[in-house]
Amino acid sequence: MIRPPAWLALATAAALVTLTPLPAAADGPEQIVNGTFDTGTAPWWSTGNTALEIEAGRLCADIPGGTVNPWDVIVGQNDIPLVKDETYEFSFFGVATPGRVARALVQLPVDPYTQYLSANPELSVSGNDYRYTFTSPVDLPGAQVAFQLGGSATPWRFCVDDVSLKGGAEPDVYRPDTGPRVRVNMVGYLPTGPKRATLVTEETEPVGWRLRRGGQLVAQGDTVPRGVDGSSGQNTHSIDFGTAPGTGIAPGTGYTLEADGETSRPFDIGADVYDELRNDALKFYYTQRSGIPILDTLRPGYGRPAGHAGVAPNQGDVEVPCQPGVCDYTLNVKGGWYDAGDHGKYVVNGGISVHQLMSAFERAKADGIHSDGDLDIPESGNGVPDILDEARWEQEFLLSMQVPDGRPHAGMAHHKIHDAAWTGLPLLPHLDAQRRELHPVSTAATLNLAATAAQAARLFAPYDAAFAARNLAAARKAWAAAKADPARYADASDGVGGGAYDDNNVTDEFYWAAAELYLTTAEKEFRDYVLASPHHTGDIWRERGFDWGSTAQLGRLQLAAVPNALPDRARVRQSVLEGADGYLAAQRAHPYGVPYNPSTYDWGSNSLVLNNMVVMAVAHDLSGEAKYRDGVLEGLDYLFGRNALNQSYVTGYGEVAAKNQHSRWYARQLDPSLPNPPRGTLAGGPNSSIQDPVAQAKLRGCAPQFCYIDDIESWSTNELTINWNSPLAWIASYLDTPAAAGECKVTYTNHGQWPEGFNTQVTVTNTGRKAIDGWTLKWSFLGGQTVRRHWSADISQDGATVTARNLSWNKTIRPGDSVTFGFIGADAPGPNPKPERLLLNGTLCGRPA
Ligand code: 9MR
Repeated sequence: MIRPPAWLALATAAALVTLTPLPAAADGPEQIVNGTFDTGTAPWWSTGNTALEIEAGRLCADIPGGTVNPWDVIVGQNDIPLVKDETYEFSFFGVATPGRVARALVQLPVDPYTQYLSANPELSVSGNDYRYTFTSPVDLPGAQVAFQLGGSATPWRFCVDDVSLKGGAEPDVYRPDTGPRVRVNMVGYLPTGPKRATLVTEETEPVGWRLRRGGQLVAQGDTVPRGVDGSSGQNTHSIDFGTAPGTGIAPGTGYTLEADGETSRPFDIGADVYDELRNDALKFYYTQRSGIPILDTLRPGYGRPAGHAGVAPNQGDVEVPCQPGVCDYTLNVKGGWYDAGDHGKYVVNGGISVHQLMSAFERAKADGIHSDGDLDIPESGNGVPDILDEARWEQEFLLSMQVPDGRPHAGMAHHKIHDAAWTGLPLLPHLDAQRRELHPVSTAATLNLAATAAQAARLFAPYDAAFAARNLAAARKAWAAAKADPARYADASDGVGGGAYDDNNVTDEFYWAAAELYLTTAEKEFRDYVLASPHHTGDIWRERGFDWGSTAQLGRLQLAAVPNALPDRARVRQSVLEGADGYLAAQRAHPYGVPYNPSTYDWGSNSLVLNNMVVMAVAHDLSGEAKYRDGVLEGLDYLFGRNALNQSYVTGYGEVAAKNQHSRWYARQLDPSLPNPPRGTLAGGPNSSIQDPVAQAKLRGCAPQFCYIDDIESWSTNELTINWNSPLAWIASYLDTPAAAGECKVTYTNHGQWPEGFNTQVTVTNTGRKAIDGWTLKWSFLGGQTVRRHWSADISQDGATVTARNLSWNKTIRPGDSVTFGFIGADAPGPNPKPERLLLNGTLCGRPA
């Protein structure tokens, strides 16, 4: 173990903890009775499915196979006194034949079974000593020590000896292994992007840095001292190795950066470093699906039976009643995505997630980067881009949460559906035996449904007109229901068995829903609502970013990016640039280049960083200004290793990456027969509030960036969720789009619009110096419009995306010259705005004017 320099220990003293237990220091009285089993088995007890016996002076038990939960088989002792604020050492010698991960707990013996210590010892056949410390938060005369041994498909034998619990222990100090003090993006840097790194050092004057590849010096320069960084408590310097004079950094692998006697972890420079990120981040959703078997053929290592599909022991999501007293009907709410590491399904969180997937598709429709078959999902090959098929899986679920006609609150959406009580880990979805319940309707959920259904209506129109119409009808109904009941909030205390997702201000959800309804319908009611909303003009670009509870930003981004005829659209677009400028300023001021710098980090901070990057990316789409793209790229550096912990937060990306995210089915840390989360899974990230016991035991007093631990039980710092992977997928998709604008100009004019159709003329001008020899122009319609007849170009259509190709006689466009072609289109419900993103031979030739 490497000791930190004294100043580092000072800066983060309370956040640091050892990786290995400290030497025994517990000298208080022994609290366990007969922990050496010299006097038989009493007062130890076990659940009825196993019997205790003494073998060679140890307590042993045959543990039956075929149980589901850890607590299905328990060996324990009760009536153990705990003294508040006393630090205890709990130790034992344990054996498993064959080897197994068990749970060792010191806890409240009755519901809610609060755990004061929760450990997951990996027991082996030869046996090991285990030692843990914890500080009791309570005075309790009768705590319980328990070994939870259930959850194994096959039988095994457990033996234990020398069980001891003594007060007077010195609290453990956890210290993460943060590796070399030169912090880089371990995945790599794009040749066309910024290349920055951070050095942690005691030096206050510039020090030299060297970029090497295979022992060869590639570039060198001096660091820039940045002082003590508030987010980590570290003294830092920054390094810009992309702009050093004479630098000709060639793409390649195995680069390292040296400074202050330290060598960074290796990294690549290449145009391909993020090539797989988009698909990986999106493939996360398939294995989060509920109600459908996950096929091992599509996701090797992740196959599992359908969860909550109406097969025992599941109580199923097919006929779900409400919580007692909430409603007197049942709904079929099968399907959708599990929210996170739990088996809950929540409309507010599903809303922003499915929106961001649809939005990733919508912004790049013309670019054609999302295709049918790119994600290898069951729907691949059905003619619809896979990203939309995946989004539909969730959108169908959201629709099913709407209260049917004739029932109280008809048109509103139930806030959530989840287990009646919290379950433990691990627990595969199909093995969850808990009762499932619908929770009361809420205005927030209803508006999430209105927003996403309105968006789905225009995006699915070219593929499935009936589904589009169903969504639009549901959106209108939800909007009306929300207007009629505008302040029905989810109960903050309704957090048993699932998260509360409470939110007492839904004016932002109203704005977002109105924006989506306006974009899809162009109707006056929605336009007026948007224009009158305080969120339309207010400063919504919070430093903390946006998330499921703060959705005005989604409305504003959509109104800026999706073609529409809002009278103040130029101002809306300008406001996005201003928001992005704010995040750029925060990033520039941050020694780690993080575009997020509140004094404390929030739950899911990595998604908030990413959402701030989404604002920068939209600003880049709108303006073409490279500084915004650079901001996005530098933000990724933080997530992939340029941070205080020197780790990547995306599973499978970078040499040291999060892999034990809190999940009941990717629970390899607890059960080696289960997988880790799939490649491309984002961890929630540092959370200053550290609500879970593991983080509280290990990270107390942490500086923001240190409030994270890659432990499966740290649900408040290390969970995975559908709404955290969605901005990752969005950004990864953004990275795939053309960066540069082409040397061309397009005018796209609708010369006539009548109830069933329209007549459009398009002129492409070569504004460059070289002749264009052969051309393809791509754009997309807003919704279900289609090209019927065309002239002077060969036109084809795939979904809403139109491709016009030159004919032989107008193949060449000389500098300064233009070609003109036209078509008659069939109109579809909703507005038919001029496309704003046009690509000539793959380069952008038009943005919102
Ligand atoms: O992501 C949610 C975070 O913003 C809230 O502060 C927190 C407490 O309500 O809940 C988080 O969401 C969790 C949800 O309640 C249950 N499923 C897992 C979610 C991620 O941890």
